[in-house]
Amino acid sequence: NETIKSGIPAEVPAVAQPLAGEATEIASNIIYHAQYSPHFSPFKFEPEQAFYATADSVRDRLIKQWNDTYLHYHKVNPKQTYYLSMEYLQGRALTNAIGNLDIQDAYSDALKKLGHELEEIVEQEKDAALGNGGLGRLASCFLDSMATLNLPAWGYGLRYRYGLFKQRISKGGQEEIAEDWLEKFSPWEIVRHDVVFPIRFFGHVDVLPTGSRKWVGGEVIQAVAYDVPIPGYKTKNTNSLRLWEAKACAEDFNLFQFNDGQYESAAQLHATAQQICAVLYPGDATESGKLLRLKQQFFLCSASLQDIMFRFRERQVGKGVLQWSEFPTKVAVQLNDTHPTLAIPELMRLLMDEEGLGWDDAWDITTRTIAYTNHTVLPEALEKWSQAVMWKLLPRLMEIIEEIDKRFIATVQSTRPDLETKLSSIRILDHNPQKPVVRMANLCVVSSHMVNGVAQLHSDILKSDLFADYVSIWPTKFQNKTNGITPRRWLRFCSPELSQIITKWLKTDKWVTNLDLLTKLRQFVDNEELYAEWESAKMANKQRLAQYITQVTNVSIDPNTLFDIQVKRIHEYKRQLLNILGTVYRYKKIKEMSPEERQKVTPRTVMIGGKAFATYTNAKRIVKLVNDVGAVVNSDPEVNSYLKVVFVPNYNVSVAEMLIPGSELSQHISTAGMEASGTSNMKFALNGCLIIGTLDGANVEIREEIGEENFFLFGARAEEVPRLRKERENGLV
Ligand code: T68
Repeated sequence: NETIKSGIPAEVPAVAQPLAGEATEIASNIIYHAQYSPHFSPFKFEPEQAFYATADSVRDRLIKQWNDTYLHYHKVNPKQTYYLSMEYLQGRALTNAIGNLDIQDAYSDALKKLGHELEEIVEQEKDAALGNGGLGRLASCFLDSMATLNLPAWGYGLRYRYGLFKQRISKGGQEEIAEDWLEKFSPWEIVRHDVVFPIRFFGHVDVLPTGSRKWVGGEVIQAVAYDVPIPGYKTKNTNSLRLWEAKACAEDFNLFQFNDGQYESAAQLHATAQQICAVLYPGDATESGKLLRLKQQFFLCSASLQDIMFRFRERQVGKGVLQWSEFPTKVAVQLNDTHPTLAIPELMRLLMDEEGLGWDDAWDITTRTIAYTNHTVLPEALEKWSQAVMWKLLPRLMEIIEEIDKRFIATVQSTRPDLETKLSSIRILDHNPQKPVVRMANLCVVSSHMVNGVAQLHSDILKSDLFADYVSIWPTKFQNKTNGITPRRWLRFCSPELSQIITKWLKTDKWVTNLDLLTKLRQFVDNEELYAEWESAKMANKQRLAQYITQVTNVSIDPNTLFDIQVKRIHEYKRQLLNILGTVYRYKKIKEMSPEERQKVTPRTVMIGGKAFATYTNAKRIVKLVNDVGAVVNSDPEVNSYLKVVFVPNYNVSVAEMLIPGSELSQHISTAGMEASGTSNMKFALNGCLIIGTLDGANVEIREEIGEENFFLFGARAEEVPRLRKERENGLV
C-alpha cells in the first residue's frame, strides 16, 4: 500500500475554482461544441444537443488533467493497481464529472444563459449499465474512490454494445429490451487506435526445438482500447477505465469470397469478433452461450495483461536490464470475483512463452501480483468451466492449469498428509467422469497471495466454511475488506439539499472525503432547527421521487406517507417475496380495521424495484406478484389512503439516485449468511434512512455504525439457519 500511495502526492493542487465570468466563457465553449459537433445539426440546441455539447466541454477539461496524470505516473513509476472486472455499473457521468471538478455553479449558470437548466440537461444522458448489480456498482465506486485518494489505479473491462437490459413491465410481468447505451455515442470514451493487442482462441500448442511451448493457429481477434476518464473529487488525479472492444483485421475480410457473393463467409471473423462484446452476460444455458462467455473472460484477461506488461516494460526502459521479478513491485492485479480468473494462467503463459521465464520464476511473479475478491458463498454461483470446452478454446492455458493443479497436489501430499482425504475437493480440477470441470475459485485461492471477502461475516464464513481447508494451509492469506460506496455519488450529488445542510452544521464540506466527520452531527441531536431543515430536505427529495413514480407507473403517491423501499436485483435469497407477503398481510389487517382504528395507521407507500435475470423464472414470478398486489391494493378505496404498493420499473443507478434520498425505511432482509455484503444498505443509511434488516452481510457493521436504535433487527442469525432449515425440511416447525 505504501508503494501504491507514492503516486500523485496528496498536496496536488485541487482544480481551480471557476473565476467570476467563467460562466460566460463556458457558455461560449458549449456553443462552440454544439456548432462544430460532427453528430448534430448546428441549428438545433435542444436538451439533447445541449447535453452532448456540455459533456464535450467538460471532457476537454478532463483530458488535460488526465494527460497530466498519465505523464506524472509515467515519470514517478509508482506501484499501480489494476482492477479486472467483467462489470462496471457507472451510471451517468456528467453530474459526477462536474461535481468532482467542482464546477457545478459555473456550468449551471452557463446553461441558464443558454436557456437550459443543468438538472434537465443531465437527464439526457443514458446510464452506462455494463453490469448486473452490486458487484458491478462496487467496481465503479472503487474507481471514484481510488481516483479521489490519489491512487494510481485503473479499471479494465469490456465495452459491451448492449449493457444490462431495459426492464419493461407489462401484464405478463417483466419484459427485457436491449439497452442501446451507444445508440448515438458516448461523449466520455476515447478510442485508442494505437492500443491494440491480438487475442488468440482455439488452435494448438507447438513444442519448439528449445523445448518451450507456443500456442499457435486458431482465430486471432484484435482488442482495441476505449478509455473513459475517471476524475477524483477536487484533485487533479484522473485515472482510466479501459474498456476493450473486439475487432477483426482488414486482412481477415476475404474480398475474393465477397466478390463471389459469399457475403457471410467473407466477413466471418468480423462477425465472430462482433459477438464477443455484443452483450453483458450472454445467456449461458446453451453450449455456444457458455463458449461465448468464456471467450469474453479470456478476452478481458489477455488484453489487460498484455497492456499492463507493455506499460511495465515501457516504464522500466532506461533502468538497466528488464527485471520481470520486479513486476509485482509495480503491478497489483485485483480479480473482481472469479470472472477474470484466466488472468492467472494467462500471466504465466505470457511470462513463460513470450518472455522466456521458467515455471518457478513465472509462478512467483504471478502469485505475488494477483489477489482475489470473493463475492458469494452460494454454491450455484461458484464458477466451474467444462475442461473439454477449455481445452478446445484455450489449449495452452489448460496445460498451465493442469500443471498448477499437479504441483498443488504434490505440495499438499508432501507437507500436509492429513489433508489427503480433502484433496479431491480442494484441488483445482474436478475429474468427475460425468462432467470434468475447472473450479475457478480454487484456482484463484491457490494462485493469489491474498483472498478477501466483502463484509466481516462473509469473510468469517469463507474462512470457517467454503475455504476452511485452505486456511489450514495458508492461515494468513484470508482477510476481510468490507465494501464501501462513494459518498460523492451517493450523498453529495444525489442529495444536494441534505449535503448543504450537513456542510452548514459541520461548518466544513470535508465530510465529502471523510465520512467519520458525520459523527460530529451528534452534538446537535436535540436541535429543533436542524430537524426542521433535515425534514424539509427529505420532503423535497420525497416530492421529486413521488413525481417520478407517477410519471413512470401512473400511480400517484403521497409524499406525506412513509416511504418504505426495497431495491436490488430480484433473488429468492434477498426475499422480496417475504416483503410482498408482509405487505399483503398489512393490507388484510387494514381491511379488517374499523375506521377509528385506521386513523392510527401510519400511511405507507411500499416500493419494490429490481431486475430479474431473464432466465430466472422464480424471480420473474416475484416481479409479477408485486405488480399484481399493487394493482389490487392501489385500486381499493378503503385501503389506498393508508397503503400503496408500487413496483418501480427499470431500476438502475440513476433511478437509485432518486429513490435513496427520498427513502425513510429500507429493507435489507436476506436470509442470514446469504448476502455477501450488500451495498445499498450503506447508501440508504448515508441518506438518513432507517433500516429493517437481518444480521447479514454488511448490515452487521452498519448496525454498529448507526446504532441499534436506527436499525430494526429482524430474523434468524446465520448460525441458526442450517438448524432451522433442517427442522423445516423434517416438518418439525
Ligand atoms: C454481489 N454480487 C453480492 N454478483 O451479491 C453482494 N455477476 O452481496 C455484494 O455486496 C456485491 O456483490 C459487492 O461485493 C453480485 O452482484 C453479480 O452480479 C454476478 C454474479 C455472477 C455473475 C455475474
